[in-house]
Amino acid sequence: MLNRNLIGGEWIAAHAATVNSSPSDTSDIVGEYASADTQDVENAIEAAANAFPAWSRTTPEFRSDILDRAGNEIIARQDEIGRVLAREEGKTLPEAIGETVRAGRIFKYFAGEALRLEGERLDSVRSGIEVELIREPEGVIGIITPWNFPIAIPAWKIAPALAHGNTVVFKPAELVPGCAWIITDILARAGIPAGVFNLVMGKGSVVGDAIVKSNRVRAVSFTGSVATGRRIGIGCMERGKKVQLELGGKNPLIIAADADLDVAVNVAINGSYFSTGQRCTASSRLVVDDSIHDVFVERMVAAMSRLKVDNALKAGVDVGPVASSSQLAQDLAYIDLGRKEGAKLAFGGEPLQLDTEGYFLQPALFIETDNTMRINREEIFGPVASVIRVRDYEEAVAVANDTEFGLASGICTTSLKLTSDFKRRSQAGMVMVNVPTAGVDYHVPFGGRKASSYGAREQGKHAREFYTALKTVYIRP
Ligand code: UN1
Repeated sequence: MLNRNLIGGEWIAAHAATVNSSPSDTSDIVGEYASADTQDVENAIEAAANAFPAWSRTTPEFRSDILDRAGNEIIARQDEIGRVLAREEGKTLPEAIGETVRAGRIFKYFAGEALRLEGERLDSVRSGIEVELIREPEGVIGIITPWNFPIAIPAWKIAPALAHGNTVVFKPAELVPGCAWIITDILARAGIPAGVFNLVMGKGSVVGDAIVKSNRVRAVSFTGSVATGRRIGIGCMERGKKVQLELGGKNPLIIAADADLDVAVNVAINGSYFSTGQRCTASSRLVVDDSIHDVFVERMVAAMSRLKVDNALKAGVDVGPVASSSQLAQDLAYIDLGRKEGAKLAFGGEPLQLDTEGYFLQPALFIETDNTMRINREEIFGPVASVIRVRDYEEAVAVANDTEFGLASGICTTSLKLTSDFKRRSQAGMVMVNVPTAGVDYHVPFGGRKASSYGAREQGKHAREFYTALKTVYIRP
């Protein structure tokens, strides 16, 4: 069954398969999953287009019930699904179970959103005319998701798309088909009509490309790298499609002179290294006030030496493996580059040989770095963070904002004055005070500025901006 995609309500066998193995233990095979060809994608898009008229006219309650059932099943099966997630992606079992519950909650939240869609009625500026603003589904939505949140990111795109009456062609990252297959199976059994939701697992260059190029796909939501995102964005623009891109980050975390150091170290360790640093919201630049620099670094190193790096399935592990050999190669290349740029490793940075054959890396902390170094400008997407020493708060804000990205930013401070100043001056889409830059709520908007994001916000009620089209109606009764 795993070697099948869901197309037009049928589980269709693919001509090719990809082997999904665990980054904690490459001999642990999660399964062999379907790899779609362009014909499969065409069929999925056609099924979605054909299913759209009827689905878009179902009642909000009908759609809400399906999403609610799916959310309940995901939560009920959290241990089992979390295990698949931990095996295929490499985040620790507690993190993976947490992400699974979050995905279930997202489905349930958007089950509610289906019922909360509203319009407006106004008087025209011309007499005798009424104006109505109504929101309608867009049509067929292409959803292309990354490997680092194999269930939460698909959930926060799929659930609002369906809640608002769109049909979906879903292409998960090749590295993590397991969770995508499970969500699809759950939705199919939750009563989603044939063709409304289609799964096409496979390569980006085949499946993603066909989705972007199809004239029948109205909108594409993508989370992933800047390079791929920009290609998708241009492809959508050329064809007049709506597009939403969630791309990279180089998120700063300021440790102000008056920070509570216990809080600061916890926030930095969580934001920089949990989920193996593989979050676009990770804190990769720790911008530290000169007056507390040495004690902060000392306490970071002590905390890092206590982090247990091992197989994601083992109890008590804090940091699982890097998700793939190519990601590990990229992390190591940046660690090498950091050294060449003159930064010093205060801790970690070496690959680890453990009991199982996996892609383990000791979390790395660079010191003596400055904000012009490539390690501080480019997204590494691994357990690698840099300390940037600054004279004072003013310099900290300047450094924090001096980046091409603008997803999340953070500050650790006990001062209301700095909190209130930083939340205004930060050029990021999300600002965190004494909480990690990574780890977000599902009922509020998610997204960034500058090169980090393009298009409407995701999550919360703002998700409707992308998943609905606004129509203005003038009526002379
Ligand atoms: C989170 O920090 O909880 O790909 C979510 C990413 C982001 C999601 C981060 N789009 O890492």
